Amino acid sequence: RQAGPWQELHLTLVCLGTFPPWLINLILSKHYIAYFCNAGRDCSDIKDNLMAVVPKIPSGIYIINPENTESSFEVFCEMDYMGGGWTVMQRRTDGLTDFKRSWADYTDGFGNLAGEHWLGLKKVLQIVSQKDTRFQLHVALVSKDDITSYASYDDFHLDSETLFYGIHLGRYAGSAGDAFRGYDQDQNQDTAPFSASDVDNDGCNPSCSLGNRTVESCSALHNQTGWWFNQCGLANLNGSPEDTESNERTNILWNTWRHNGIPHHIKAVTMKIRRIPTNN
Ligand SMILES: [Ca+2]
Repeated sequence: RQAGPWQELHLTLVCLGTFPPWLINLILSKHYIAYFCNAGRDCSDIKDNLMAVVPKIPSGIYIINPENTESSFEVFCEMDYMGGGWTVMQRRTDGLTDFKRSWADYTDGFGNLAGEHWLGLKKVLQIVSQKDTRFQLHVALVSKDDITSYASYDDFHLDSETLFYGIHLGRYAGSAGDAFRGYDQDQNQDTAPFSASDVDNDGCNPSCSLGNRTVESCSALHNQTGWWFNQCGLANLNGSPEDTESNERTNILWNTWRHNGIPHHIKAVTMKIRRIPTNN
């Protein structure tokens, strides 16, 4: 097929949220990069709103406006994966984005929404704090050997900023194990506040003994990344996907996911959240 002026317009950003359904369908049929503005409060809400008018809702960057907030901001919505409606809160794939970051960066967010990024604790808190909503957290993992696995929590919310965005997790389901809780209480990260390289809220206070190491800062042990560290725990998805020695503390960690007792070397991870349908 001949390339014409239509193809050259391929990269035009189109604010579809304000268009009538017939025009949205026409534009999507021409394979434009869709760019929905204020089409919903989060990716689950967008999916519900567009389902009636768009035959196939594309994954991509959308602008959302969570309830009870003045702010609108961009997020990446996964509309193909497991029924769609997922708001991506973290993605690690190629190591091109530096995750050695300060508290301010972890609260505000960083990276590139179409690639590696951390959406930011402020924005995630706004999404999961909406009235009459409950959110599920899904962690999708890919190993160096291209094996996939997942961990899912049927409830996910965060404490306020004054409580350092402490994490609260519901029931676990999945194939990767519950690394957030680990195998015993010392390894549990559920209810832990967030820590970053410059803000230490971890459970090593004043210090922990891990193996033969005395650890004062879990963030420092984990390559200056931010996470809900306790003592320090078995999960840190903000580690590096680079190909270093297996099970180093600088890697992406989900240490309940094992083969013959040895944790998989993880090369990619996505953390995404989705509304759980409620009765009201
Ligand atoms: Ca500490």
